[in-house]
Amino acid sequence: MISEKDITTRIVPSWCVGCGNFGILSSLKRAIVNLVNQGLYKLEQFVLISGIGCHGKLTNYLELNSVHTIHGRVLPVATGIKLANPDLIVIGHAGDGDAYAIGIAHLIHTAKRNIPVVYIVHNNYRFGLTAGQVTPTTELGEKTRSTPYGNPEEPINPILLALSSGATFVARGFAGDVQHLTWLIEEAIKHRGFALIDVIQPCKTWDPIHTFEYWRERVYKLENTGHDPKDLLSAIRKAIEWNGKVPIGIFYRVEKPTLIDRIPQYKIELKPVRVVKRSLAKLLEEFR
Ligand SMILES: Cc1ncc(C[n+]2csc(CCOP(=O)(O)OP(=O)(O)O)c2C)c(N)n1
Ligand code: SF4
Repeated sequence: MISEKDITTRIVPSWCVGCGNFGILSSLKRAIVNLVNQGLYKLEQFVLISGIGCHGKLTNYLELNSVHTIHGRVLPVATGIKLANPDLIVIGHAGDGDAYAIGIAHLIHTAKRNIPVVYIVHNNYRFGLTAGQVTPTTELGEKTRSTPYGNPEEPINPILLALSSGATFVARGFAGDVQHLTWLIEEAIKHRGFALIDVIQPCKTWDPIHTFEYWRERVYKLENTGHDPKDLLSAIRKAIEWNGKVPIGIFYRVEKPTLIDRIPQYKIELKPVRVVKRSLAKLLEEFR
């Protein structure tokens, strides 16, 4: 049996006090520990990818194989790793700027190809690290550091976009409900196909309006409503619900062949190798 301590590095998180990223980190740790302890996966199978932004620091805090990649390119890196070794469990983390601005095209194509990776978007409706500018999910009219007179653009709807791009697992989580988000991450990891979890992640520093309390008053759980996640039309109806009532949970989940299933060469057996940070220097020696 392993515990969260076994996958925690000694680096102290430098996120602002009260940041929603803490809830995502805790949920991810719990999900991985639960799945490993159930005997479903081995620790060395997990690979985390993060982009550039506050969320990107997450990979520093976990003692797991990881890549901290460039802004907007989490999914191409995740895809490459998964296609190189399909035995790996690849989990990408991106901010809403990362995922829905510079990296938006990758979301559509990764969903369309049904690449079996998990994509966790830390959606705080702002560019966090660069000091609170507007992103594609910022509400119309909102004042941000880059829209002092109010955002003149309508926001995109990532859930609807993922559904229309062919994603086979589409969910929304809330960083303020760690138990629920842990469950969502576990289900996404077990899913055979592309899984998006858009996570409401309050940014205390650059968005004082959308606090944990604000969201807690609005979120409700899809699984308590009789919603059938196999029903695409019902998922679309739920995806456009926003004002006042914000659904969290699994909007859509279906089994479909992945890109790997559709390419016969992928029947080759590949063994995962665990590369821990301490042995990286030794490993690199082998390539001299
Ligand atoms: C190619 C490129 N463009 C722009 C930047 C500058 N940059 C760094 S982080 C960031 C946005 C971060 O916002 P988000 O992706 O939402 O992540 P958060 O910080 O909120 O977690 C930007 C634009 C960059 N590093 N690389
Ligand atoms: S700026 Fe916002 S997203 Fe970044 S660490 Fe602080 S609270 Fe979190």
